[in-house]
Amino acid sequence: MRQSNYFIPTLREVPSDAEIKSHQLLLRGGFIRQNAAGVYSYLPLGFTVLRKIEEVIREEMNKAGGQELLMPAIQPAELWKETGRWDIYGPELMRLKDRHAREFALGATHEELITSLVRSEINSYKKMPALLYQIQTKYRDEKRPRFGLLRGREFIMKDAYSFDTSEKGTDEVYKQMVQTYKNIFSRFQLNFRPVVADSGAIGGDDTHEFMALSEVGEDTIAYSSESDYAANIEMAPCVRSYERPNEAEKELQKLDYDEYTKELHKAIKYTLFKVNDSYCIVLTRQDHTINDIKVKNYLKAEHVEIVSTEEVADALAISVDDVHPFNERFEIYADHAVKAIVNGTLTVQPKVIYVNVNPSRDLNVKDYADFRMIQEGDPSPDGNGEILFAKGIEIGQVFKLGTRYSEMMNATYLDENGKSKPIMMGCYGIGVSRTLAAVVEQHHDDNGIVWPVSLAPFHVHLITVNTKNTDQKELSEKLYSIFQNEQLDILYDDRSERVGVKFSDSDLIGIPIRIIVGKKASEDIVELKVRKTGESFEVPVNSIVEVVRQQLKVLS
Ligand code: 9G3
Repeated sequence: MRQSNYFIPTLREVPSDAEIKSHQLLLRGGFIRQNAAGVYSYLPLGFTVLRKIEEVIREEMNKAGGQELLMPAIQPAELWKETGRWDIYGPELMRLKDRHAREFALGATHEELITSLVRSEINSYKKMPALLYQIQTKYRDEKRPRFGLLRGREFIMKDAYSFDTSEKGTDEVYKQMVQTYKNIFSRFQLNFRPVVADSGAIGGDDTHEFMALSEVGEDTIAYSSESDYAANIEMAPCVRSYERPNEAEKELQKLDYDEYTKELHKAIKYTLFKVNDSYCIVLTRQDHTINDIKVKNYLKAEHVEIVSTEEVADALAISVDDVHPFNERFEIYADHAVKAIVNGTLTVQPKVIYVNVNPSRDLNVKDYADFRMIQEGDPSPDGNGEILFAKGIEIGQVFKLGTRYSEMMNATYLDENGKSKPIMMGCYGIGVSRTLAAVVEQHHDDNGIVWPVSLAPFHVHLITVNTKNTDQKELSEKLYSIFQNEQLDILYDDRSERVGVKFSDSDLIGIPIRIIVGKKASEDIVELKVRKTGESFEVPVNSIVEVVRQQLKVLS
């Protein structure tokens, strides 16, 4: 491709609303342009990379027996009403009406759509297992779209759905998808971790998320210093055991806060929860953080949220002074760490504190369980090493769906005994456009993007130092046609720009190998520069293709 007529609008300045490197560089490099909040166009360079990402995903998904199809972005509301999700999701689910005022959802995901397709076509065990996938645009009206492609309102996802006759069958395809994702993300040279994640709203019992490690990631991963254990911080179990000090229990006392000394070790705090439509209290140690996902999973409740003292007092028509764990009407749960507290303290309101609190004696704790957020330094749940934290960008997720959707939508099949059974399902997503940004987050330097070879928009960036010099011009044209015949993707900067501009644009765009045709063109010698390492050396023209191939191999 000749750069003189290739649409690559590079920018000198960093756009003010781009806070993170990938967003800045994709804008400055002329890869993307924003059309609205969270809505982007992929310019030719960006689209080339997008297609390469999709190609790698297709290769690996097809190897795993996936069959690619394409479903519509507009989905009949009726399908979402069958699963109840039309009402569960709020403004995040984009909706529209057609000319007959019929309601549609703009596809945020495709469980309903694919299940409606399968229920009419797959009705015998003989037609399973099946693994269907698409690479398609998704719509989610995020409240705060930000960070460029990392959190957009229109984005590209590969979403796959598996259909099996048994849990065992789903387990197999699930494991296979985990391996497939490892292959895909490794080919992108991403530093990623599969982490155990919470099943959340999707309701499956097994879920893994794939996190690209990055400081700008929104998720926190708890991972082991010594093994490949990694979990989403909400999910990571706390396995620390607590020594109960062997001191005698003292008499419980209720004191005025300011008459009390500040030896606030062994302090207990409490959190009020609204669980479906009742209230309960969970005790944790003062220096620990409550984990509401663990409370939700423990109580197996649909709706769990942390509420204020005032809200509970209003709802129960009692005084705020009576909303505390010493009030027998509240169900009390406590984190394991609380059980080991002897003669602890518990502040009820700003003014009242109980001292010599011995939870099992003074509070009717219904049960002790793991209710706290894991902390750095905690023992790893797999027994190997200690927990460390890292930020991650969620680029993939795999879920076991069980029969949740097939039962709600009556997607059944006849088994070998002619008995009708609901289909076992799984779903597997990769954020394609998000992955593009994650790759840039992990592969850039101060001068711009440093594309991994597998995703670079071109392999070679050919630059003529002085287009008015006939030797340089002729040699450049010759090299351009040589590389095109060698099936190497080459971008030829034939612009009559100052060479400094050409070099800084080249650093920005991040093509792995740069060939500079300069003074020594008359001697049939060019300079080769490796974008990643900055290393450069002279190469005679007659061995340039072989040297380029060898360099690309080293970088892959
Ligand atoms: C919605 C909206 C947002 C959503 C969903 C539905 C997330 C929703 C979960 C999934 C699960 C899997 C198939 C590919 C892999 C992920 N955000 N999820 O279902 F209506 Cl507005 O998407 N789907």
